[in-house]
Amino acid sequence: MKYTFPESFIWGTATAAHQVEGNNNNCDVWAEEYSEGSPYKDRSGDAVDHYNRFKDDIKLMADIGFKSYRFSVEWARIEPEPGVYSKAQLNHYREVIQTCIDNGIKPVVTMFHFTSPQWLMRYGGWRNPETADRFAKYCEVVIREIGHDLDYVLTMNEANLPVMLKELFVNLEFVAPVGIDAKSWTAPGWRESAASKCGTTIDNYFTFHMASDDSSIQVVKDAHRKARTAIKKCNPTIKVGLSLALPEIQTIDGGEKNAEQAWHDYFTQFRSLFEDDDFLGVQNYTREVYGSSGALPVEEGREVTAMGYEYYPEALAGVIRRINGEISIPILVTEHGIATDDDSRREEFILRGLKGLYDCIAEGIDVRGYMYWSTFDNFEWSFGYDMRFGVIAVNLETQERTIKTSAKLLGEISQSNTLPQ
Ligand code: GCO
Repeated sequence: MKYTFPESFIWGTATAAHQVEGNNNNCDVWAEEYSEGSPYKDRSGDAVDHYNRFKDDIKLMADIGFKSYRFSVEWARIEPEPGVYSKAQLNHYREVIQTCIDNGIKPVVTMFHFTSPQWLMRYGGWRNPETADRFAKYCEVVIREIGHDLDYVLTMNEANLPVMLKELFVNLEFVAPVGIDAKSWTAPGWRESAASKCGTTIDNYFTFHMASDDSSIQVVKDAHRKARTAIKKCNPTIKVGLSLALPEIQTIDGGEKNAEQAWHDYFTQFRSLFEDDDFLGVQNYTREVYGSSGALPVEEGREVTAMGYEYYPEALAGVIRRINGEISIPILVTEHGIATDDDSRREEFILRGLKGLYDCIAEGIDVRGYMYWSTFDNFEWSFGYDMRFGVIAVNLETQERTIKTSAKLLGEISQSNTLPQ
């Protein structure tokens, strides 16, 4: 049996500006990293210096065999002050896009990957309805200036993540994954310090990650819709969507109600947001199993990833089938990945995930591509640099890149469009 994917299938890897570029010091997450009492384990600092090394990096991706690259453009760089758009930064991202094209790599661009300009906090951040208009304007400028050669654009990454993080902000009992101290998140002080670094006070400070109540979710929804309209106005042929973080939801022992609630929170409540989009970006890492008391801990004896997630690559196909059962929309896998220092576990994770994806396509589901998270070992937000998701390792002292075996595997699959026997 030969597992060959459709000819037009998009193969590649993904990053986000803040996690790889380095010195993204005009954004809110930077202020959080450098705040007093910060819950972030590391500071992003130079990250993997992708801002300066993107040409070599993209060439390396092409050499490995990848055919696409999902990355984000950084709002805090492009609009350093409200209404001021930096030609130099637009030029930078124009070059990134051009470098992809010159190397035969299809650029897939995310307009917003969690980080907001610090100045946005002075206006109340993602609680202020005007943020939707500011965001749409920024998207319009970017697409008008540099978006003519793009096929796929995501307005925002994981519009539903704030809902998943809600507990981290409100519940001291939050069961934190390995390496995260929930108490440090809920400790007082650091947010005040971050707000002050953003030039405002705690009353105004409202980052994207905090947008989990109905009215701020509405701001997020408006931001996406207005951005989509603005983008289409500048480039009517571009395919516009957003991504959602979606674990597969499974049920045992009377957990149906809890499982349904989780799916509603993660997916159904956002449906009206993306149902008219050109595609949905699916980002999957594991499953969540619900019983009558709620989400269950990973069963004893089961393998877990460095993040503490259950090792369960089949969740990708599971969640795609569920989505397909509820809505007819083309799907792009914009993230699927694992943090591990044992690259052979990553190879197996990719292969099992892709086998499931192949079956989904064989069943007639419209899946357009697969982008592994992540290209590089990079800055994993509050987990810092210890969580290594990449298919390319980076020595943070020397910035030397080392291709892992998993990169070669994905590169070969990408070139042959076929899974190895
Ligand atoms: C997210 C993001 C990425 C993460 C990745 C691994 O899901 O939070 O899109 O920025 O790094 O998912 O956790």
